[in-house]
Amino acid sequence: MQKKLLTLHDFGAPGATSFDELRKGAAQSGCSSTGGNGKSGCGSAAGQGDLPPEIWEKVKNHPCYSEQAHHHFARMHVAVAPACNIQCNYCNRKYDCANESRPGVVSEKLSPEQAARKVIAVASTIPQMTVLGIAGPGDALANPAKTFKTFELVTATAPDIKLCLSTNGLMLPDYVEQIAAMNVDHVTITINMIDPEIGAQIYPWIFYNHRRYTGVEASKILSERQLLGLEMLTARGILVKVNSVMIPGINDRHLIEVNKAVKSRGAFLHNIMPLISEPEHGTVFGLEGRRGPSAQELKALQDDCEGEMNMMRHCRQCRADAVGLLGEDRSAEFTTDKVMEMEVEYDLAARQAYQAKVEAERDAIAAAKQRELATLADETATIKIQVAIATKGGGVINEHFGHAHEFQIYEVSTAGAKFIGHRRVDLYCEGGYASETGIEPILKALNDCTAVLVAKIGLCPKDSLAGAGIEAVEDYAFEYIEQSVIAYFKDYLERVGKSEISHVARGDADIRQGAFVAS
Ligand code: CLF
Ligand code: SF4
Repeated sequence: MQKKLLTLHDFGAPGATSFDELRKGAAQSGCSSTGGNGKSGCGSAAGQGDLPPEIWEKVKNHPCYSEQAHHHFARMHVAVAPACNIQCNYCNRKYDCANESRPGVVSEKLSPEQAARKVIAVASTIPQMTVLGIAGPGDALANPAKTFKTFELVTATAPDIKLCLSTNGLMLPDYVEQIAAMNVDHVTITINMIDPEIGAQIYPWIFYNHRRYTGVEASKILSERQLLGLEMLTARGILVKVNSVMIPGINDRHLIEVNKAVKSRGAFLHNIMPLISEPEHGTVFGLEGRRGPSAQELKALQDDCEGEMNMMRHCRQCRADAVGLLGEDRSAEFTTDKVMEMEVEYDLAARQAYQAKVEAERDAIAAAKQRELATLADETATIKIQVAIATKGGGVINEHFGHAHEFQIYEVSTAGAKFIGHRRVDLYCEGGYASETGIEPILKALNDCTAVLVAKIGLCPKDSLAGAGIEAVEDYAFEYIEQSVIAYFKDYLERVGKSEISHVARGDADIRQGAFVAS
């Protein structure tokens, strides 16, 4: 039986919204990850690449484990895990866990029953939602009863939803068996150091076995537990992503050693995230004025770590109650009050039909990219440029410049187009008028880019971009992203070849600080 009617009354809720109405809402809106260099299936041009079929099955619809999937599939987090057992100097416990969440954001905490109700409501509304993650607001495994109860309730109703959890790793070895028994296929461990002397600058204390440890001793225990947990998970075939926070002046160069250590223990993916340290978040690093990395510093470290291991570059440092595609935030549509009002059908067949459609679309995108790349086969130029993209998802250039909350950044050369990151920005256009912050912050965020490809842009921002040496291009509106980036690059090379334009090396760019809030 494919279709299972589930009402929220199954979880004790009233409601009246039909499945069809809810799906209309979905239609209105709008971690792998080598970005298409063909090294591995996780983010490779054709998708599966050289990944074994059983691994491909686990990653193909996971927006964090596959860069390609993140254009099409959504994840949701439920904030069922408030407690934490360590202290990180980039965290203020008034806010969500900064290891897997955007610093400075407070999520609405839920019981496991409320969380399960919410998951079914979201899955029925957003057929592209394929993954449930527990990522705070504290540590998932400092709250094991709530975390596993939530997974149990969700699996009983929606067995097709992939389960994912994020942890600082302190308690991980104790729960590996339970994680495996619950078919949790994806685990993220935040590992910022393997040298306890460096750890002592990041972690003032941990609470372990009923006592508080400080200094180097605390970080030694934490590091041993993290690496043991990683080995235990990979020995059981569970995919492990390692998150690391890049803290300039403390662990930035050390993360290359961390990368080697986790790679040798079988981690599938490494996600190096920038430190976000605004003073108003009240964290130790924020208050002492420690800065985060620039876009090029982050990219250089990711490039240095990219060998045989996949680097994740599309992380959005989401909130602990995030809902939607990685670049969007639909959490405000699913507050507890609203979810309690919904009555939904859990329609597995509709979800599978959507996923089959995405599969076909992904094949078309990959084929179009290969065709475009083939036209560069005789090109010998060594130029590399970066191009910004305005998109609201689906792998298509489909967003207006003024409506973009973020720009996706691709690096393109004769080797192809590769996703290298994203830049969050304040909306340029608010209700038909330019925003108060104006275009300056956007120019800084895109300063390393040669062009921005958009669905539409007005004359005013186009001129401002041109003044900053960034070409705004509407020619590829509603076309596939990677194919368009390569086509633009080909045209760029031709114009450089005819001396119509000069190739100019671009500068560094800002990574925007500030909380990622619902839009
Ligand atoms: Fe969530 Fe994390 Fe699972 Fe993804 S998020 S628990 S692996 S489902 Fe993804 Fe968000 Fe980055 Fe996390 S973009 S913060 S890496
Ligand atoms: Fe904060 Fe997360 Fe670190 Fe705990 S593990 S102190 S919640 S950042």
